[in-house]
Amino acid sequence: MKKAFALLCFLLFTVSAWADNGYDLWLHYSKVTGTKLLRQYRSQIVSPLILGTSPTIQKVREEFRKAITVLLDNTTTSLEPSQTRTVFMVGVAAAAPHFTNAVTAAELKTAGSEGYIIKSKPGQTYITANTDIGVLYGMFHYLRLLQTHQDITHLNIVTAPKLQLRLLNHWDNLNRTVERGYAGCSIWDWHKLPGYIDQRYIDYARANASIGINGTVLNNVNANATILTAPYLQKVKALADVFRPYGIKVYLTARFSSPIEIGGLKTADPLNGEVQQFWNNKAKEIYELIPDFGGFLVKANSEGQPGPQDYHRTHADGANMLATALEPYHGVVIWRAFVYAAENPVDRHKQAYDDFAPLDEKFKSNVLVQVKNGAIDFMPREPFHPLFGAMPNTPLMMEFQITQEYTGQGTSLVYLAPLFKETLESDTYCKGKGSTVAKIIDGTLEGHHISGMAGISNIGSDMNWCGHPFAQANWYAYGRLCWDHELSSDTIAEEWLRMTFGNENKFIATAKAMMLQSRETMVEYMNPMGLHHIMGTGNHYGPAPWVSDQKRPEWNPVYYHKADSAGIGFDRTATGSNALAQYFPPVQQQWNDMKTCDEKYLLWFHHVPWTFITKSGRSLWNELCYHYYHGAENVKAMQQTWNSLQAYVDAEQFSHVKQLLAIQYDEAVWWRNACLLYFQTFSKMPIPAGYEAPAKTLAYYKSLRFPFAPGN
Ligand code: GCW
Repeated sequence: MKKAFALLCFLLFTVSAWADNGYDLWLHYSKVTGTKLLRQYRSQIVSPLILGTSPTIQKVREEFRKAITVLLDNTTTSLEPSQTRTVFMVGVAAAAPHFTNAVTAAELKTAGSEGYIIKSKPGQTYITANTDIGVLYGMFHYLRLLQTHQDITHLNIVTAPKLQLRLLNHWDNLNRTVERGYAGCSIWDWHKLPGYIDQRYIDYARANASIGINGTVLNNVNANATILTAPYLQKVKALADVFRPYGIKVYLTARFSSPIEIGGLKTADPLNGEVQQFWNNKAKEIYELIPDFGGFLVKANSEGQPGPQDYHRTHADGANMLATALEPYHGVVIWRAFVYAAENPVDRHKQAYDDFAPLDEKFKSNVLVQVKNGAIDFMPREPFHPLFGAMPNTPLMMEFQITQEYTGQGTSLVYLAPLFKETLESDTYCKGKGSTVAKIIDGTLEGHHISGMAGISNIGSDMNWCGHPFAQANWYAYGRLCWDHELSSDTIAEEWLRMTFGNENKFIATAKAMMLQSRETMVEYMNPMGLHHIMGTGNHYGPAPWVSDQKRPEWNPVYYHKADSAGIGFDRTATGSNALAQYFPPVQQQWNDMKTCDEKYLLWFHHVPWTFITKSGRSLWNELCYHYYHGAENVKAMQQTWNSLQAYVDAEQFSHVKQLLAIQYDEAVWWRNACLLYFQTFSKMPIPAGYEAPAKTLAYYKSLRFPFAPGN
């Protein structure tokens, strides 16, 4: 009896621990609550017929079964197709006349090669597409409607992705460390591949397919040529085989010096015949193993990586050589524009533009240039990169950072959709008003035949994939925006919360408001008013605005804030570096006068006197104090909000987030105190009365060291 009780306790414990650990991400199916809704769903999903036998359609069937069994608590009704009463049909349009009767040719045209159509009337539902993968995406959409408790009786959905390449970039090394990773090790267990296929690979593909991600760059842009050797290509093939049914192609980073490192050549000069032959052969070898290989991603001549400039060739020469090798197989080259060089004394903000803008028109048609959202480096807030709009003849891909290198790392609740949206909605004015960054990257502004977006992955081996439970929302939001960049941050947060935590309205409204505010809060306590890159050297953890001893000027935070007795900020107007001139005139006008410049970007573009009167009426110094204190206070408010939601969240998730919020609060106070004490040595002005005085001295904050901070 005692034994049986102990066993029961053990089972209960392990079952609940499993249910609460976050592994299921937003695909956390749970029984639909509310009798009316359940009745509606059950009446709608009768005798489902899923047509087709391809591996992708098998996944459609598996997912449907898995979801419906739980959502509708379907233990009795058969989910087997009935030939007599078909009212719920899923499959490619060509599979049955029912589909072509239900949808129009124009709708199928809109759906294209990856989109889908969902139509329902009472007692009738069709999920269809031109392709198997479209059907899978359609199924995930349908299940999302059930998960988020939507009415499904009158659906009329026709949708297609706005971007073609919807990629994750893993900065994963072959030894399983992850550059800027805060969620454990790399999920790729290279040593055991190709023999051992971890269930995680399948669940990874499934999660990505559910949000429409269709490609993954498996390895770090700081690349290792070993990935391109025969044994490693076998491992890559094993992953590609797992991902294929989910519509996900693999891509690899190509180290530019590979011909030397693994090809036995003396040079990697892109104009050298033997080097070209090396890459042609390599492409052939890859495509023999992986016929749908996506292509190469390259970081060249940046931060010490080799590249064509080592041979006095241009980025276009390098990219085109690889593009030629991939062309016969329809592969693409994604060439990163994140370049800056130690030898170059020019403002780092300007260097990528200087290198790339003159190369517009020089790239082959299967090359995309991948540009970070801003010109410096994934800061908490950054004006859009001036290359957007400056290369009309080249398809530009957006690069966002999902992993939170500069946005609170593994400890902070920061919902990044508002950051992504801010960049996408920025107006470049390159072809007059309305020339948004979104229209440039989706190809509609210039009519490009190819388009894409890349997100630096925040995925690791942690049980819940992303470390912070709320970091999953950033992976989710990124994928949803790749599909449709017009979705609002609000809509995406709400979907994610409902799918992940449940549908209680009180919970949703409160948690959503907290998420939507979280990025602005982080900006306020880290980098308010356009301050940037004042994080700890190397690990980028915590504040270190005082660092000035690094050998390259742009590695020092003092380079970016330029605080002195006169004021603070980087003059990027004509009196300074003139980086502002890289933007189109209407944009320059928005930012070139410190009196009218949006204060979000004030210190990004101007060196501003401490006594300058800001829009609030406060002096610049007092305004900085206001933001730092306000930001930290807001984290305290987030803690209170989360505490009020305890009843709605399972205990493990609740406690996980609660503990991390406590760390985040400490970190916010640390940022605030360290920055203000340091900047005060220049402003010589007091922290305004009423604000709690910093508990520690500047010397204390300067003494802090984090030699083993993750991700470095
Ligand atoms: O943000 C910086 C990071 C580097 C990274 C680099 C890049 C992969 O600190 O870790 O290297 O950008 O984007 O290439």
